[in-house]
Amino acid sequence: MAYAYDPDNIFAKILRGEIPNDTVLETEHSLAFRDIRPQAPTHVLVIPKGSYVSFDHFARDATEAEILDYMRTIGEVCRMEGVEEDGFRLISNAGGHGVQEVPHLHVHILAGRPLGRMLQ
Ligand code: IU
Repeated sequence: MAYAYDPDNIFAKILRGEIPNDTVLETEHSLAFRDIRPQAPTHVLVIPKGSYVSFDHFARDATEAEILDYMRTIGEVCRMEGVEEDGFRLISNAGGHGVQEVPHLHVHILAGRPLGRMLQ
């Protein structure tokens, strides 16, 4: 049951409006909001509104409309935040080894400072 979705995770509560968030962009299938513990001057999380635990789950099971909306939302947030000129990083942690804190798919958009080298 690797992909059992917990409807009480914090991002599900944000999507249901039970917890406030600092929204950057909302679309039909996606929500982008600022991380509460920003690791860079720009730190936005983009989540699908559907109940997907992680990126692989989403890539296999989401509809084409959801996938297109999600990708376009990430691109639009990058444009809105003005990260394209100096660069940015996308991260999506999954599961235990990926150290995923919240079990609802999210892509981190990080930008606004040199982010260092991740992979050697
Ligand atoms: P991770 O990729 O699952 O490890 O990261 C989860 C992120 O969600 C992390 O950067 C938290 O600061 C962020 N977050 C949040 O923005 N709002 C919350 O209420 C909670 C976590 I809990």
